[in-house]
Amino acid sequence: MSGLKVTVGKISFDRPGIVASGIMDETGDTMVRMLRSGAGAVVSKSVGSNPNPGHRNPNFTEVPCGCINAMGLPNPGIDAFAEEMEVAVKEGPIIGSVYGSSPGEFAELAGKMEDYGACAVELNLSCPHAKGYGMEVGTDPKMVGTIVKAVKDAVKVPVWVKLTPNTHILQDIGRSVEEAGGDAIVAINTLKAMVIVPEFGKPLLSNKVCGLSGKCIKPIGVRAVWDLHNAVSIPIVGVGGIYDHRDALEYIMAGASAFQLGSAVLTEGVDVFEKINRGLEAFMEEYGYGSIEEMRGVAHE
Ligand code: RRO
Repeated sequence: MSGLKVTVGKISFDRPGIVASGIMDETGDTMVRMLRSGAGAVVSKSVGSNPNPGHRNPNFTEVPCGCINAMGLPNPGIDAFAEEMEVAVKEGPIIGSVYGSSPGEFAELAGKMEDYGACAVELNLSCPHAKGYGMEVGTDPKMVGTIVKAVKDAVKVPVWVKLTPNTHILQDIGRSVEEAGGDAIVAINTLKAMVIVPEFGKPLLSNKVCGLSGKCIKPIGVRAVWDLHNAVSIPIVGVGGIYDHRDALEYIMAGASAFQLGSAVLTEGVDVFEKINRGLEAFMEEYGYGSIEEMRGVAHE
């Protein structure tokens, strides 16, 4: 599988598909299972300073062509997460996702993830429905730059920054990440959305506003990666609606160095990574590509 090896800045992965934050990544055991199922790395569930139960049910459902969620950042808090990381990092590369409301909080959380053995940290600047967190701090380019700089000053591991598509200034935000020293951009998180049940006369999810993921968001994600490729030189990791190797190729050809899967793991099962790996190898052989890197950004040429 050497043709599937990818490099994102300073880190290399044997396989290009990474488990996106929020799926099969809340415990050490599930992260290990994903690494054994063909994923090149796993991004942990986003973890904050304190335990958080998240939003009450209903907080997730499938919709035509995708899923909606408003989990509400459920997590045990950074200190309790140490024991999950201890199990997971022995098996392979784990990227520690963190969320905070200030540069100092992000820096402290990232430092702990580094201590736990994360090979990189991913800053969640993009959750679409978290008051005071996520895209509320991640759509202000100045604030994004300040957060990234604070984290860069606090850790040695690469700093990845997950951005939201819920903005018309994505390229400006991407440039802020790059100028502040960010090592990679991850695009995209879910789209701000809502589902109403006519019989109830109310929004379906308890939080009302939710995030849309799955097949229906792929064209938006591919366009976001395309735009970022035109704006920055740091690596981009593509995510949003990838279900098979052709979806992954769209992101790679738009400019992504690697890609992440979220909703597809839920609906297709954990074998989806191996299926994509085999599909990519067959495609590369048929079309004469020797590596993922050779295909990166070719749609721009
Ligand atoms: O936990 C969530 O509700 C959540 C997060 Br942290 C995120 O980044 N994106 C999303 O759709 N849901």
